[in-house]
Amino acid sequence: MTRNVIIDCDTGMDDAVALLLALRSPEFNVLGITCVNGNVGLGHVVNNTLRVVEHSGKDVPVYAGYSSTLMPSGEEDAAAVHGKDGLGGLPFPAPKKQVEKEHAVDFIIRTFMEAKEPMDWITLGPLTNAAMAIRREPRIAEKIRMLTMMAGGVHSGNTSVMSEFNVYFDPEAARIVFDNDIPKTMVPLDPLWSGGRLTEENLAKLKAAAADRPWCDMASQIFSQTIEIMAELSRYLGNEERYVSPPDLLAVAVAIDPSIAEIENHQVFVETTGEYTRGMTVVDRRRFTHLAKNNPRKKIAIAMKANQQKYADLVLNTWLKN
Ligand SMILES: [Ca+2]
Repeated sequence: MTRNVIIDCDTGMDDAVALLLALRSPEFNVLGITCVNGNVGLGHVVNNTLRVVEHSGKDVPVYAGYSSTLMPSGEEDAAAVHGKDGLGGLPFPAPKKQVEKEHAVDFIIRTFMEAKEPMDWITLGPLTNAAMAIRREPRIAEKIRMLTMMAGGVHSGNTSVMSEFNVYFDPEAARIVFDNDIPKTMVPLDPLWSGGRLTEENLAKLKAAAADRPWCDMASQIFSQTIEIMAELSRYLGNEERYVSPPDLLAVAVAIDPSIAEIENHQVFVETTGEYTRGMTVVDRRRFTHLAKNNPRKKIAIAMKANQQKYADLVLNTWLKN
């Protein structure tokens, strides 16, 4: 059965392909896409999201949300990875589609409160919009079937030693979301090193389908550029690896089919202070967590590994057959 979903994103290159997967998936009916400051500033995020929706062949409304974090943090964006415009400077035409007038958080609250059945929610960026929606209308928690987040790292971070970008960028917002009892699936960085990859062989199939499928065209252009960036980065390590592992794409894939991931259930705490660990997702992997001093809370599902074959099949089948 098709599931209704709202997706919140900070559209850089991996959000773009993730949105294309959700928009083309027969599993999802995307009711709206909400934008938040993150990889690049909000204006670029909105512009990129509109361009992605146009390439998807679907017409879904796009809403602008918060342009700054809850607390002034002075953190830098991720333009060094995603390019100044967030889409690697690739020559996708300016969008004709317009952003909606309603604020993203108003849309999120209205849509969940009007929903007859609990719905899916996916976040692919910093959790500012999500935290504000939860704070302004706590009753949305009862309307959420599953919140799937690309957020955090169990064994390592990326922006800092132990902190992943989306959580590091707005830790106070992440804490509000993680501390809430909404049913959650966290897709951290870990499965990207264990199965959450697409290969040049996968990319070739998308390129071959690009002529009459604009979403395959956009995805293959982004993947081609990302493969070169990855090869350049890994050259420094002495192994020129040629693959892509877009974190947000894996998060949407896990939201579509959790069985592509190996799941562990743990309590997770967000560090908001700490000399080296601000923005860290602290995962309690002790066996006897009922003895823990911290207040017990619901365990959340964490995708620790992904099945590369199942993941690639899901992505390619979605884009090539729908
Ligand atoms: Ca993102």
